[in-house]
Amino acid sequence: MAARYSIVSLARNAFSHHEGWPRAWRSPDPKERYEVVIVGGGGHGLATAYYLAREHGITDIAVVEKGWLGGGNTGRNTTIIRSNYLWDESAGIYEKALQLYEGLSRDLNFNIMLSQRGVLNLAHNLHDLREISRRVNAIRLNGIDSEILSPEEIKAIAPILDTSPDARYPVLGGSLQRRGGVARHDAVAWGLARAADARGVDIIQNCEVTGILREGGRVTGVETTRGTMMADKVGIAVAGHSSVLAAMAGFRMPVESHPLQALVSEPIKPILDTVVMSGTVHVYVSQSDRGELVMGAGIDGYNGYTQRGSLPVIEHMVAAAMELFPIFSRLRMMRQWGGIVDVCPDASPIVGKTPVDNLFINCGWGTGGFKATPGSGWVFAHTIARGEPHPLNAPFSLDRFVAGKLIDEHGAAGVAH
Ligand code: FAD
Ligand code: PYC
Repeated sequence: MAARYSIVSLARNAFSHHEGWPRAWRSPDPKERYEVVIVGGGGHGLATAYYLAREHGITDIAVVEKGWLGGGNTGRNTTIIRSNYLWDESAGIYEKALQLYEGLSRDLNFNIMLSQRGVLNLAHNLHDLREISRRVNAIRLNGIDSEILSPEEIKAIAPILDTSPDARYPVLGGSLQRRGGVARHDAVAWGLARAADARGVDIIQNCEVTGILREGGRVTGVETTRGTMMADKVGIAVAGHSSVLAAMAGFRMPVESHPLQALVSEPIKPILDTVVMSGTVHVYVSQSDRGELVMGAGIDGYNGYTQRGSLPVIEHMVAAAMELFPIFSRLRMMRQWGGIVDVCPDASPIVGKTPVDNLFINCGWGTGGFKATPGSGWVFAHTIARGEPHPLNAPFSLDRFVAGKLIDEHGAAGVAH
């Protein structure tokens, strides 16, 4: 009977152009006071609210988003997930995130379409081979899956890759994280939003934070385009706008904002069932469920806040894809877009306290924070609830730039930046 009811209701909703579907989350008016205000309704802000409610019993929360949920980098990324980072500190936080991802559809009762199809990194010269073996050894010492592959093994996994010895950039080997892959990015945002809302979190869209209120060195609330919201604690998770929010609170961040672009081809039949990355040739490619080839490369070299990017980066990206996959040569590219990524000098994030009491910040995930979303939210929720970082995010404090304890993960980026 239940199944029949749901088929009938599906048909009714299809013919009514989806009118009458229940909303996945409420759209409440902001209250005058909250225990916690989270600024930024991307994956990291939403995950923080969800884990604050689920793990710490704090539900008097507003997530304040200036646009629409997931309209920032969360909905603009190329959805790659992996935990193959070099340093122990990074291994801890990214592996926590991957493990949370592995159970997230069940946790949220929302299919995030996690596809652990493997992430392959190619080596094209002796230096790449040495670097890859150093990384694979370090990753395995942290108990994380990673393996070195021969050109023949790579060809078996990605037959359309040009592995001939006379290619301009011959494939000499590579590394593979089999548990890596992709997940549907908007499903991650929507699933987290629905689950946070169900626990009482107010999600307030079209509401921009324009000021951070302080008294005696302590945060007291935020000014927004929909009025003042007082708060005991405030967490900032605004990615490319982190320096802007920090300036509102009177401090500076070691973060640069850059455009990062991606593009998709027209849809074609399934031809690539793994993620392929080449730092040297400078492109990465995967195939979406709709059949589009999803491609990206490095950041645009200048600072900026436009979600657009420039043509030369796209030209290089496509040229690099042609070198690796000559079979793509007649494929038409369909759409291009950009996001604003927040890059720290050591290419690692900042998650922790700020110089203002009870004001916390989560940023600097740069080109690689989608994979961190649940782990980042989990540790940030802990930090906000307890007022102290969790051991997993303690190394990622703002004061590492004063203490000199940098965690250099430039080489772990999807492609070189
Ligand atoms: P966002 O999703 O950007 O959310 C921040 C939100 O804050 C935004 O919605 C914004 O509107 C809001 N905001 C800003 N200012 C204010 C304000 N004053 N008031 C209220 N709200 C405000 N990572 C990977 O791991 N794998 C990938 O394959 C990958 N590919 C990428 C490809 C591209 C093209 C881009 C751009 C990024 C990619 N990333 C990838 C990086 C990843 O997308 C980000 O690190 C991650 O999504 C950051 O999430 P977030 O929630 O911190 O930020
Ligand atoms: O961090 O894996 C990554 C990534 C891939 C593309 C952009 N970032």
